[in-house]
Amino acid sequence: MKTNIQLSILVLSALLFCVVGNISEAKDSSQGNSKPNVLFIAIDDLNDWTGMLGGNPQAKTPNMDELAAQGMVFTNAHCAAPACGPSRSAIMSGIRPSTSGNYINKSSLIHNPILNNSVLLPEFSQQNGYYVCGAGKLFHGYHFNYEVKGRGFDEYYPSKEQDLPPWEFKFSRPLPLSGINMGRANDWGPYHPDITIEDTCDGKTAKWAEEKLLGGELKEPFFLGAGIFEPHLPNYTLQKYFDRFPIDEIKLPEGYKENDLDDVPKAHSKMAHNPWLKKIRAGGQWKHAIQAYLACTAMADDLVGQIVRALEKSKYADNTIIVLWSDHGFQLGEKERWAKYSLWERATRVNMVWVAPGVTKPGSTTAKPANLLDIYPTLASLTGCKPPEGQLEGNDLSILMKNPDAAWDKTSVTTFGYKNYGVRSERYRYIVYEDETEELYDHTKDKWEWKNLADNPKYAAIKKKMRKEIPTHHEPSGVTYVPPNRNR
Ligand SMILES: [Ca+2]
Repeated sequence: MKTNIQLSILVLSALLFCVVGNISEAKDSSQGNSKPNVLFIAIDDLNDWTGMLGGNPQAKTPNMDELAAQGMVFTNAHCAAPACGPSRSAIMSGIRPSTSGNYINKSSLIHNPILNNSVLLPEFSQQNGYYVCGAGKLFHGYHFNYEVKGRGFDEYYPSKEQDLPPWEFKFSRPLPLSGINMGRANDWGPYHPDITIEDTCDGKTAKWAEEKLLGGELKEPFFLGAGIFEPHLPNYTLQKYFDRFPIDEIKLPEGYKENDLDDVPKAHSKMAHNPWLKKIRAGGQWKHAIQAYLACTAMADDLVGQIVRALEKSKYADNTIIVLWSDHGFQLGEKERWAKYSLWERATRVNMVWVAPGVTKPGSTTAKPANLLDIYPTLASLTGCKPPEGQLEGNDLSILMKNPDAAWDKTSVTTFGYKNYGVRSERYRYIVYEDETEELYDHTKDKWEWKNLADNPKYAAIKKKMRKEIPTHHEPSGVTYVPPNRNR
């Protein structure tokens, strides 16, 4: 039995513990406030036709280029997977598709135990004291709306079960505006003149972000995500954006070459493909479709400008990390495709810009290989938050931000479907498909990947070296899930 004195000591100890505990909580909280905020801007299906990546001189992206000039551009950055679903699952979990088995858009996130048991990036931010809010397309749509349902977010616009704000589908003529019947989801053309930018889905997302940033009432530190849907199809936007790209000045993609697939293994054709390019060309609409992609890219760029300007005007400007990324590239006819869904440069190369106060230097770039998988560990490093144990497979890019010439022996791996891999080094792209057929391109001589060198014995040692970068574990395809009324 404890004596009264012993009991008093216990009570005093408990009280002391509470006081010390409170002090240390207060200290944690004050440290928390010094953590940088994060502005996380995602753009859907935006390929390297941006000024900062120089993929097409016709493109007009002054706002993104200006943002890039304030920080660091990773000019050799690639997606973990060339489709919205698996690319974003990899970004949000920091886990490779080949580890999770989440390979295609139909792959479920929450019915995949590896992903479901991971700490997703919004949850990670929340667990580290961040106020987490977002709008628009950050996750793959049906992952967010039907599966994740706002997990890790304190607030979502329009709701935790609806990532995209409502669209005003008002047009001056009957659909399809393109004149080609590929369904409304794949159409393009101008909205009715009554529609303003603030009526559009993306305009609403940008407006929400602007108001949050200028409202001055965000709890700090915050993680604010804004996901712009264009230039993902349908490429509907305001007439003024089409007017920036007169149709008689549109050029076909420089990277297009007739018979480009002649030296490519047949395995590529097993990847999600569609007959759109054939339909577009048969309908005489190739230049019009390019014009629409450029117009929607210009709109996305204006909206990025709106969000970034709001941050600059806000009280958060000096203590906010900006990361802007696109989820994969897009082929506008190159290698006979109008799609992402391949392991070629046109589909894997992404935009990745970082502005990290006190870390990135204005106007810096690097061509060292980077991957969207690196976003999570890089944010963990820049915010000083300890990453979840044993989860993240990407690299900490802050090393290159501090010193663009730092030693960097990494490559960037893209996976699409079980056992299909593309590996990018500073110089080469190596592709190996499940059936062991291969491609190899030398980017110092062949930026459009026209000449497959895989069968040339001169490159045997290069191929062998690149092959070592391929993951050794190939998780079988996980459970698929497609919500009602969706087919992709
Ligand atoms: Ca996408």
